[in-house]
Amino acid sequence: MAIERTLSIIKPDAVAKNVIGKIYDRFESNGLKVIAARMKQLTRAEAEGFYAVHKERPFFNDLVNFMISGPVMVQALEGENAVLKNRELMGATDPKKADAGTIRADFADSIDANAVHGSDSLENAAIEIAYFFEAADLCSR
Ligand code: RTP
Ligand code: MG
Repeated sequence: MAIERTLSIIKPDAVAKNVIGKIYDRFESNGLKVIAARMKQLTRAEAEGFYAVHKERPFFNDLVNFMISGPVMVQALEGENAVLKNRELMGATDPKKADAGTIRADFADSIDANAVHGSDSLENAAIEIAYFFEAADLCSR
């Protein structure tokens, strides 16, 4: 399996619940290393740009308003099969449908306030990492 990088965001609901460390433990216990991280209050423009792929969807405004409702924790993760691994650790978008033991099953309240974001492909991971980090920020190890 290839070593990959992916972009993870701990969303405002999980930051407000003070479970950043518990979520980092899921990454670290499953072979994903944090190679860059920053806490950030997204501007509306940043959130709209990040989720631009969804701009025609009916939930776009709610999604953007939620993502700017409080600070987020943004991190680049590195490890074997990191994109799919992170998506497996996150669980389904709707926490009611997420497998037991996943981050969303354990920490998310609803499909809107669903605790985490993770890149959905290797191609998008590169785009999303570059959205938040300079190449020099990525401390591969
Ligand atoms: P994310 O991008 O945040 O990692 O989530 P995802 O891939 O699991 O889901 P995606 O389809 O990319 O949707 C992005 C976010 O929009 C909200 N959403 N709401 N009401 C709805 O039907 C609906 N569908 C999606 C979710 O908060 C989702 O995380
Ligand atoms: Mg997505």
